[in-house]
Amino acid sequence: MKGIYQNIITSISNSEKLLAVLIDPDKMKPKVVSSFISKVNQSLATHIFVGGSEVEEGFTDALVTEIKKHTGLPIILFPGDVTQITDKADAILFLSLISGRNPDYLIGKHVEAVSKLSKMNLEVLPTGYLLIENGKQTSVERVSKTKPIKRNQIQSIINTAKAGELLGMKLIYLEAGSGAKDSIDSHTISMVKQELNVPLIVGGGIRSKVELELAFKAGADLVVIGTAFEEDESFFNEIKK
Ligand code: 1GP
Repeated sequence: MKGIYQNIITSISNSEKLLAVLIDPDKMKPKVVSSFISKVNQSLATHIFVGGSEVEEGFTDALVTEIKKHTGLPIILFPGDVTQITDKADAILFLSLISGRNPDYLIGKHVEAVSKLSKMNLEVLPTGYLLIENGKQTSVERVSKTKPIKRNQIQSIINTAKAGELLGMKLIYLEAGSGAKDSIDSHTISMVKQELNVPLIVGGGIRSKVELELAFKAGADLVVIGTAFEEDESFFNEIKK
């Protein structure tokens, strides 16, 4: 599958909103993939993201292979580490954690990833990744050893996102963190969106159709939801096609 970024741009220019279901290879057993993906296929989801903060080596490759058997949706890696890179997926969010100041997550892991990526046919999507404070510590904060930007420092969030775009990043991702207590608020989404020319991804702590629609209305082009589906698959009923 090619042209994933171009398809995102086309969807946005057609005023379509995008939804990614995030699957953590550490939490999903291969035997439940088929039934889970059939629910994804019947939902409004347009993309599948695969990744987690801490995943055992080999799990991502096996999981993506299994998911591919059951769906035609694009599968995008959302890796917590270099070990999660597999050419079974269609694309990879090449994430630089620009809210933090840990060189490993700004450039170090990326350098490590090159020898793998250069042998693969994955579409690489350079993404400025911003962790925003959400009321509790998240795995991204713990694993990356970086501090999130405070929720009320809106100008700092905007400037960081814009700096990512000016550095050439093709996507900006506002992350409250998996299972966040408070998702990114609408005001922040809309303020950041007004300054950006590249697509805006928003994720972390979104648990209802109302919150999903609020994020879209505020300006999110693509929303990522993981925990709400992990905790209760009946959420798929609310977002049927
Ligand atoms: C996490 O943004 C994603 O990295 C999704 O968050 O699991 O809280 O939906 P949730």
